[in-house]
Amino acid sequence: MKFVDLRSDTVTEPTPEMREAMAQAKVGDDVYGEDPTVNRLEELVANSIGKEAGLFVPSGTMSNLVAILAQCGRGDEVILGDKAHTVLFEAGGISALGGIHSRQIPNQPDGTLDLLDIIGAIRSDDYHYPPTRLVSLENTHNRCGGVVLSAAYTRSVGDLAKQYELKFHIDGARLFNAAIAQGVQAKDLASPADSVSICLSKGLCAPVGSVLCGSADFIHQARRIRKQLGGGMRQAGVLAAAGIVAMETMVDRLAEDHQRARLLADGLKHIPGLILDPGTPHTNMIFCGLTDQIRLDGKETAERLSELGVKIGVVAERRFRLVLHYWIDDADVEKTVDAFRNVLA
Ligand code: TLP
Repeated sequence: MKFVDLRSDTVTEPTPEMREAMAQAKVGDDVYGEDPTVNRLEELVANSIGKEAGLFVPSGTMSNLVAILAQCGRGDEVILGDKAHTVLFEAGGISALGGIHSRQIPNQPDGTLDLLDIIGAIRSDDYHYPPTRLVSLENTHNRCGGVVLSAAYTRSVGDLAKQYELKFHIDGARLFNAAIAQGVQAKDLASPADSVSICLSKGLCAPVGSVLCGSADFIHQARRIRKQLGGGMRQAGVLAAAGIVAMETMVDRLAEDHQRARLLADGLKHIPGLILDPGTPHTNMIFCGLTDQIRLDGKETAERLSELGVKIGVVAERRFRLVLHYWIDDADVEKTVDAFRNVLA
């Protein structure tokens, strides 16, 4: 059975054009800095978000980890939202591997951190406290519903970070979704930050990889940390080649995923037993849950849907995430609505 796989945009497979580019890629030893395809990809991504330099890493998780390790020492503190991917889904890497303390403040429903909460979390110079070094945002914000942070808000956090002499990181795994949804340049969302992580292996469909971007000095330091983590890859041009195709062909079309997310939400919203989160979808994700009338729990519902060829993410006892991406078309949207209607009838 061909599945409609809405669990994540991480399930996207490379396009035929990517596979062709991978087969033809010119490669070299990237640990020597000699892989021309990796070098081109790093430059391309850094330029596209207005940063001096980039570093190709195997995953978004490693990208965030390298960024935070490069800007915080052992015993330092990073201010993060309590629903940040780094807090929830990165296996505690910053503390396990870096001895970095996370100061978690509430993510507001719109994905932001309240500026007063940030200021309140910044430590004074007292030897009882870990020194605050970094503040980190996520755009789009995954667990807040795929919401977008505006350029103005991002700028205000950047200004605050400067005022308090903190570094500023953005987990921009889906920064291009945020830019497209708001009709702004990704540069406008990235410019206030010292470091920005961009994922190629989500809506952009590349099979592997993220690019961490920032100043040339920062990337120099990040390159050493990537090596420490074992993330220095050799002939990685075969992977970077797909990333180049992703950057050249997949960014603008993200708008289609957003439109299709809306189409799917419109189809789902009248199904008895299902309740959509207010405002969803903001980008390519729909968050919804079961009403009390439904006997099945979230897991059972997902299993029944899967028997009908539709896979969805279960994010809490009775809550779901459905993520639209390149490999989902209008017929898949219809099939999903029918499957939900069937299972919840
Ligand atoms: N997110 C995955 C899961 O881990 C939840 C998903 O299916 O959405 N930052 C953000 C905002 C992310 O959403 C993810 C992946 C990452 C970082 C990590 O990227 P990878 O999976 O490449 O390590």
